[in-house]
Amino acid sequence: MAYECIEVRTEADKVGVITLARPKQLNALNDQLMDELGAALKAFDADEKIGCIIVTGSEKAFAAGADIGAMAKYSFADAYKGDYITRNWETIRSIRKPVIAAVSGYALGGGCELAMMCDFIIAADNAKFGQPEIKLGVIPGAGGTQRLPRAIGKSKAMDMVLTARMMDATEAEAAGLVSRVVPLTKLMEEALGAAIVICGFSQVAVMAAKETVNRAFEGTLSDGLMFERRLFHALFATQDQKEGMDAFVNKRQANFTHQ
Ligand code: CO8
Repeated sequence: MAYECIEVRTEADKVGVITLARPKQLNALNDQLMDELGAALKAFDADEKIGCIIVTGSEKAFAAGADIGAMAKYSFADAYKGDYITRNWETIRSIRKPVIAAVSGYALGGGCELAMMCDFIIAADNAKFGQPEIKLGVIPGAGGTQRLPRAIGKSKAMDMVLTARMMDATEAEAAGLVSRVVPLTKLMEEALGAAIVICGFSQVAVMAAKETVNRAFEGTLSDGLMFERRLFHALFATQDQKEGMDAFVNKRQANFTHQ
């Protein structure tokens, strides 16, 4: 598929990199971009060679939100019937391989929500996160009111959603929104390094780990603990468990075959 709003490449034969590419609009997210992002994510997820996916933007903007120009004219009936704006936003949740957001510049509105839909966020030191929808007379519509409080707590989330203030990378790291902050020039190196580490592990265990951590957000503690126990035991049926533990016991490097 030929893409117009994103660029897609593979690094080290095993990491899929998707770059949002509407620079003139600061990567504002329109339906075409989200359709292309969904298609690219699904293609990497289905590709046997790919072990991890990175979603990134430009130096100035990861994404400055949903495309306000496109949204401005919609009526409720347009948006609801055509599923405009919201179409394809949930695709990223169905991706089973790890997805890292490498964020530099603005991650606002839908951009912040998109970053939070990824499994973890590595931020450049110029990153700025915000949910400024209140300034437009609306509220976050792609999970911001739900994922932000889970990530940073109610008080800070309310502050950001109600005042529309931005959070810089240092504050975002301290609050737990991002996992690491690095200088802008090192952002892709850091994200690729993390992705390559992940690709070196058993893909079965990696997918199980992702699925299980996500359970922490979608059920009770006892359900999550039971789910974890079941998958933990199930992994003893894999060749990779035998290989990983044998390698440790015999003081050698593990060679996982993802079986
Ligand atoms: N949509 C469309 N165009 C945009 C957007 C946007 N979100 N953000 C920036 N642009 C455009 C500008 O219009 C401008 O275009 P032009 O050059 O043609 O005038 C260009 O990008 C550059 O922007 P600025 O000149 O404004 O650049 P600055 O450096 O002065 O400012 C800011 C950068 C602070 C990022 C500023 O552009 C801004 O505030 N942008 C809007 C941020 C915002 O409000 N985002 C939230 C949008 S609403 C939303 O995301 C709801 C999500 C719901 C998702 C629902 C799906 C399920």
